[in-house]
Amino acid sequence: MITPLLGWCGPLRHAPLMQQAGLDYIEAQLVPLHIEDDAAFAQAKSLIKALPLPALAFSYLFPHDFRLVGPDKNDARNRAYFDRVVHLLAMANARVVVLGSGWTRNIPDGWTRRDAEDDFLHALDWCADALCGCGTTLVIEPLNRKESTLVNSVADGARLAHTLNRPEVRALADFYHMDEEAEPLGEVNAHAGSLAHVHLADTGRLNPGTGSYDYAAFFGHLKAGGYTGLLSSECGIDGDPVIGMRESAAFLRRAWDAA
Ligand code: LER
Ligand code: MN
Repeated sequence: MITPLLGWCGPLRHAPLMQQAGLDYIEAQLVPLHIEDDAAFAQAKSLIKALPLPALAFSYLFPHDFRLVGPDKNDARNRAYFDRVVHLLAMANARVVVLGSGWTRNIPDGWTRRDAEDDFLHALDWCADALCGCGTTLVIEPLNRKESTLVNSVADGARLAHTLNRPEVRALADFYHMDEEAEPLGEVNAHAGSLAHVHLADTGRLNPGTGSYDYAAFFGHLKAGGYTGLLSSECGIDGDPVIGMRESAAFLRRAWDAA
């Protein structure tokens, strides 16, 4: 079986280090690009054109003052921002864009979970409209409960993707958030049909291979579910970043082959 492509999450300026480390792609952060500003948006387009390796994934999607759920949501601003994101995704031929951004979807005081999910589904629906034909899939990221109050498990993300029932929207599994929530690793197999992206880390949210996360089990469940998507490490590195990324990539390739 072929090893999935391996990438690393970070700002565009880290792309040369990722290329030196032999990674396949960068998962590029959107918030630091400040693309609501016209000049910054133009600059982002130039940076993406000049990348030394593909930006197959994008994350850190909405700025911190954006809300998709609750009385403070501003659909016009949200949609105008996301249209600019889609422009970058299309330019980069990105396969996935991650909707984590926990601050956008916290359940507001006095709201039921049901109301909040309805707002979130509405946002996912216009995201799907904007992505239609662009070739990029939006993946709903479950976050641990310290980071958000809505969508805290792979099952939650898969259920919402299933309810929305749009081909442009699927689910993500982040090994770190699953570990924080003590989710059984078999959930990635149980929801394999909805899963379109994976984030990786290791103990202390450091780079894969440096801790005690059970990669044999995690990759075993992904392989049993027929996972063929990307594998993006999202973590800190103690020491030289190029050496850390290179060693993690070697660890991940071995762990995938052995699982
Ligand atoms: C944040 O903890 C995280 O996992 C990111 O992928 C959110 O976009
Ligand atoms: Mn993540």
